[in-house]
Amino acid sequence: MKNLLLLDITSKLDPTDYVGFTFFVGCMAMMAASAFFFLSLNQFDKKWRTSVLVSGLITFIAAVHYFYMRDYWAANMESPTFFRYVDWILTVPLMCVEFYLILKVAGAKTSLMWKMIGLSVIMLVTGYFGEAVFTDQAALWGAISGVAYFVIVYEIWLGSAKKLAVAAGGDVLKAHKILCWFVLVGWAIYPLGYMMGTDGWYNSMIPAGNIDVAYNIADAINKIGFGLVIYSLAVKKQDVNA
Ligand SMILES: *C/C=C(C)/C=C/C=C(C)/C=C/C1=C(C)CCCC1(C)C
Repeated sequence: MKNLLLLDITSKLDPTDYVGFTFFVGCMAMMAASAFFFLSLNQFDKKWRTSVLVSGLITFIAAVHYFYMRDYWAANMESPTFFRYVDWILTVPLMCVEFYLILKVAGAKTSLMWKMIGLSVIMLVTGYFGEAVFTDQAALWGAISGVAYFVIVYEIWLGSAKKLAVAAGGDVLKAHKILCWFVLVGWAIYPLGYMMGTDGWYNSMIPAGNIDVAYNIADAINKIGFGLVIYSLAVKKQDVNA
């Protein structure tokens, strides 16, 4: 009986519920992006198909989580933190895989990929601790998470990933640079959202806002935008080879 009631609630979307609205739009945007990436796969040869496939997997995994998160929000009017982090722990490592895949032309090794995946897992697990488990120490866990984030930023902007991108040159270098900006600016929205939604010394400095709106906007920019950069790199490379 209780479940039936919940289902009934989820079918309604209050026009003033702008958080629910961004969850709803998120579902559609992630679905549309996935269809776009998957349906484009045939035009690429094997070398680039994997990269575009991973772009599609990232938005598809997010789409499924967005359907759950939208319903969870509508039913409970609280943040679907658990689904959020399950989504991220699957999709963020895949974004690290994308860096590796495009840098393979310059001889990137799987050790680079695993290093970045490891860092992203540390970033997300510690963030989850602060947001959902040890909420009294949100600032401390957020700071640890932030360190892992900065190491990722360092790795791609100045570290070995950067060197590989320079060695690859041309379109790969250009795409790598744009992806670096996504990580530096687009990903920075997440810690801002975190500071809006958790208690810490930063509360007086950060404007009030809804954590889910920040995360939803960031996800749309980062998952779809990131995927489109990979897609257009594949298109360019395809033209060169043709
Ligand atoms: C598709 C999802 C993406 C790209 C998610 C990225 C998430 C982050 C970069 C989260 C970072 C965080 C910090 C740097 C500190 C506070 C805790 C987090 C997990 C929100």
